[in-house]
Amino acid sequence: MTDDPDREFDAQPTVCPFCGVGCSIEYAGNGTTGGTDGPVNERGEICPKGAAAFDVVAHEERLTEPLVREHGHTVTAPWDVAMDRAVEGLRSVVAEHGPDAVQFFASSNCTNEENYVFQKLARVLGTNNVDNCARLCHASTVAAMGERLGAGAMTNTLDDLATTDCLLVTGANPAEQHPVAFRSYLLPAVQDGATLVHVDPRANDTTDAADIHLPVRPGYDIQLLNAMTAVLLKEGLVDESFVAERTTGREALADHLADLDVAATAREAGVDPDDLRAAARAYGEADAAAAVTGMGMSQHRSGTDNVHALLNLALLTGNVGRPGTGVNPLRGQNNVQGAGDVGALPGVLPGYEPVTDPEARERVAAEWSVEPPAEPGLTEVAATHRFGEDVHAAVVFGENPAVTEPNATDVAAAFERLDCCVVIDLFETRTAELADVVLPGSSWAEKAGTVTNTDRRVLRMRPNADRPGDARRDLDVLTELGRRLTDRPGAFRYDGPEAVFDELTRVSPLYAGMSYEGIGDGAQRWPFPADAESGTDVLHAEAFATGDRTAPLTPVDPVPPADELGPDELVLTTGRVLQQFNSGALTRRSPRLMAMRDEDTLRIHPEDAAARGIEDGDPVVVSNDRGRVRVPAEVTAAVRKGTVFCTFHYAEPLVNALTGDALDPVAEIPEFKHSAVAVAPAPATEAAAEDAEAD
Ligand SMILES: Nc1nc2c(c(=O)[nH]1)N[C@H]1C(S)=C(S)[C@@H](COP(=O)(O)OP(=O)(O)OC[C@H]3O[C@@H](n4cnc5c(=O)[nH]c(N)nc54)[C@H](O)[C@@H]3O)O[C@H]1N2
Ligand SMILES: Nc1nc2c(c(=O)[nH]1)N[C@H]1C(S)=C(S)[C@@H](COP(=O)(O)OP(=O)(O)OC[C@H]3O[C@@H](n4cnc5c(=O)[nH]c(N)nc54)[C@H](O)[C@@H]3O)O[C@H]1N2
Ligand code: SF4
Ligand SMILES: [Mo]
Repeated sequence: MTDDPDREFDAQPTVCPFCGVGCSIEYAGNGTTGGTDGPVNERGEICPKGAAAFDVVAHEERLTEPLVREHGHTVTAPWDVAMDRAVEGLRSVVAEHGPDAVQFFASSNCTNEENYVFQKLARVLGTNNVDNCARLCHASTVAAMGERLGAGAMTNTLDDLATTDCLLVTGANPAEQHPVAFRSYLLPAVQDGATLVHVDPRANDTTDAADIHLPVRPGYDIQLLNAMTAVLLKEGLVDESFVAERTTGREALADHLADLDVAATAREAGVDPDDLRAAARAYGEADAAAAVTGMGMSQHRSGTDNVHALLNLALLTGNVGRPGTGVNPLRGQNNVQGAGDVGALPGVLPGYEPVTDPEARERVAAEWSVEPPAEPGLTEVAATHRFGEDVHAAVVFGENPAVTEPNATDVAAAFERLDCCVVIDLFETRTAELADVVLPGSSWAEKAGTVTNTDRRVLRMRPNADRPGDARRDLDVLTELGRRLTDRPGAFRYDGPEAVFDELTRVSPLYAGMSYEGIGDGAQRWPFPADAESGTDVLHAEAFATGDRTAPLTPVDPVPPADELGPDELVLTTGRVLQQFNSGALTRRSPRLMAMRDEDTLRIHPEDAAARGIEDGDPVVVSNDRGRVRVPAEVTAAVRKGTVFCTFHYAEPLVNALTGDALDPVAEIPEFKHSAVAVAPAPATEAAAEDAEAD
């Protein structure tokens, strides 16, 4: 705790700032947070991150004054000086190159109201260049599900998953990444007899609860899912009446898979053919089977196609539109679902209405008095690749792309090519170090507003603390930027977050009818209102959200990963651990979380380690032509042979120095889950030098 005598703290139910489960928490005294009974955590359950959430609120490194860059160094500055600098810098880029020379990075860690105002700011300024880190996350899932079913969100609810007979969890590790969803909803289903199939190249806490583990080779999910689909077709596990009534394209899919050799394809995907058949039967024979999908599926050059292959499985077995079924992406941050819902995406307006649709633009214009541009804007990573070419300024709100985008050394260099970069954050992050102006915002505990959790529930946040020093409310910073940057200052005058939410409900059909009062201590779920009280639990029941009664079955061909493996190279795949969160900007500052896990390791299979003379705990160098990092080895048979695993939670080592620029062609999501790397013991001289430094 800082010893700021002016700060006041007060318990009020709000939403955990970390994952998309959306647990209710509140200030519990003495600088701690506690769980409080909420719509998701009905008995007040929380995980270690939720319990540590207050550590960052009163952290001594919180930014309490704006920073500006002077002669290459950041110095503190009063708000009026920093704001003037931000506004002049952005204005001069717009004057010289037009509004499309600015890229807006929205925040999945921030509220619906903040993200709504942020995308409005971009669009009133005249650009659709606004995106959020859903781009790095479930953009591919959203693309595939949006195209086939008409909505890129969980088809079912957490409550409903607790009633399923089979859980196919692929490319996700909910035991660590969505702990309360796992313990309070998924695990009870398993304890009730549901079969859990876990598809992951690495055994982890989710695998511990699984009946069948398929340790897929990273990048071979299409082969695995196609082989499972072939088993369903060959063994008569198709729901014929559902396929006849609710799908099209069965013949083409059957033809595409007719010659597939299940055993050979399973082996190509790195899994035992008998295990794969058992998994297909468990899924196909269950009365209700639900798929849960995560980053192992989405973060590939083939991310969109991976999810297309999964959708075939669900549609062929009639596992859509009923309780206990569906395709369920577990969403990342506490408001990544909402950031997309409110239009912080380059191709859609609030409520996912395409920017290319004249009627949707007119509906927005009726409220804003300005029509948003008709051309889709740039996606986040694609924009970074154009810094210094046609993008010359960036506004980064609650994101840390210098650590979390792929090929991070190039990303940092790209930020240096901008004429103006404005960051709004809580800490001086790597990205903030590259900015011209850094504005100190408000943490989760210092704001009111709403967030939308992974199962489409809009929940209310309430302040539990005063802001430190001169830090300002994020919403106030954004509305001031709107008033000063655009020629529609009136469009950015609000009485507070509730007025913003009310405008959102007028602009977005998805949120129409919701209100702060209606949400209260509970939640309202979109689409709203299907029943007057809460919203629609199971999507696609009578018709798909596309408006059609049928959805297509689609043949999917394997897509090779971008990096080809050289001799002796291994596949690096990346992911998360329970105790740390994303770039670690918050969790690395929590003493209690650091006490639980304070460094990254390279998980490597014993045979791969032995072949390189590496022993458990040895420092190793992981490298490719993009970068080189040092990290201690953790020799473990939990990771498959030929694959190594690291997180990206620590700015040191900067694991994203190794990941590549390849993007999925549809969703433009990066390939975080497959990079070719060489792994070798760290040179003894380097280790000695480092030990001396540590002493
Ligand atoms: N503790 C914690 N919780 C979090 C976060 C956090 O940083 N820490 N972040 C939040 C965010 S933003 C998100 S998006 C979610 C993500 O939640 P998850 O999707 O669960 O996250 P990951 O650990 O990135 O990836 C899941 C699993 O994919 C596996 N995998 C790797 N490559 C492949 C592959 O090619 N195929 C398959 N099938 N699997 C593969 C990895 O081994 C890993 O166990 O978590 C959220 N919750
Ligand atoms: N190698 C590899 N890289 C990955 C991934 C992977 O699996 N592997 N996963 C990707 C995924 S799924 C994601 S979502 C991204 C995450 O990428 P980012 O969104 O860049 O990561 P975060 O750490 O969540 O960054 C949040 C930033 O917001 C700030 N912040 C938090 N709360 C607030 C607030 O209330 N107000 C303000 N103003 N600032 C706030 C934090 O201090 C932090 O700097 O990383 C991606 N990168
Ligand atoms: S499960 Fe997610 S929302 Fe719940 S306490 Fe943990 S991090 Fe927070
Ligand atoms: Mo994410």
